[in-house]
Amino acid sequence: VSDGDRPAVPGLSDESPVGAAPRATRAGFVALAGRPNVGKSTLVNAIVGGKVAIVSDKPQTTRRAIRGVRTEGDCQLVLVDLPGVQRPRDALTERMAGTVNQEIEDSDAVVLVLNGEQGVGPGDRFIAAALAQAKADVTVAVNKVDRLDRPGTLAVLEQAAELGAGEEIFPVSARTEAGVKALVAHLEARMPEGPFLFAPEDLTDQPLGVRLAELIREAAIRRTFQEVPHAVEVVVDDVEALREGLTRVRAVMWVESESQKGILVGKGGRMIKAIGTAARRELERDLGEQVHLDLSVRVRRDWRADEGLLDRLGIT
Ligand SMILES: Nc1nc2c(ncn2[C@@H]2O[C@H](COP(=O)(O)OP(=O)(O)OP(=O)(O)O)[C@@H](O)[C@H]2O)c(=O)[nH]1
Ligand SMILES: [Mg+2]
Repeated sequence: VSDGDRPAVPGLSDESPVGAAPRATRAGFVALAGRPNVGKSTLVNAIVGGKVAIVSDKPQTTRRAIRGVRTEGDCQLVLVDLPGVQRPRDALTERMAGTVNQEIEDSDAVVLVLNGEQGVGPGDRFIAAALAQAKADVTVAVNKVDRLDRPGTLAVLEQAAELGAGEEIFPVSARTEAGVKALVAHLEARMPEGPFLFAPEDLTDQPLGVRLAELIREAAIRRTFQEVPHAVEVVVDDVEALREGLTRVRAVMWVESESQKGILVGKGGRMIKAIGTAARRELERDLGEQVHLDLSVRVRRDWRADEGLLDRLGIT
């Protein structure tokens, strides 16, 4: 058999000289831990280079572990965006805490995200202690340094060092992306050798319906206050292509009381209209086509305490 008749060897590209070993790839999971609102989801989006996780100025925006994928050259980072660590209050927040612990255990590296603007506090010390106990490989990211001057940044870096959570501490701004490259290079160097875990073109593991529901929830959270953001869950019931370039999305926003429903609907339906308009723009950006969004509000008492329902919502 001549050389030319040899079947293609998997892992060897056409350009590889005959006999060259396939280039080794590296891939692994990087979990982001930290208090609510420190900017974990914003940082995941910055590292991935696309919007995979929703973001708001209200704490406890993230409810499920979301994977964001960054594939660059021979290395794939799978970022695991986690709910903020907090004291559980109900079945929902209990599950969120369980998710955080499990994902940290299963990750190759952990980034402890601190809020540079606020400095280090008891909540951060609690999480640092938990990570030490889990024997996680911890890197610290001090986020929101765009809000600090130089002396302010140095002071908070010192506080972060005193925390003793990880050897390496990176000042970053997830918003301006300052410092993000250095953090990424450091994380890539820590990934184990192995095949890619996702297709290189994938940005996230979330199914379409969940992604769209999250974008709608973001629009609702951003426009409401106090207990309402925490009481809203969104379920996409149907996604249907009406014609080329136009998709209809039917979704329901659940809340826990009539008064919350009243707030989401608003005077003369103004609030639901504003949420719908903002959400539709986001859905259109995500899908790359026009969207007809059919949005309604329903009361579902105590959904946050309903274990069977949380299962069905994929909040494990
Ligand atoms: N100035 C500034 N704001 C930021 C930065 N990163 C995030 N934020 C803001 O901080 C708020 C919280 O951001 P998120 O990314 O939702 O925070 P999170 O840690 O994921 O929050 P939870 O999901 O609730 O745990 C939002 O208003 C962001 O716009 C940053 O680098 N600089
Ligand atoms: Mg988040």
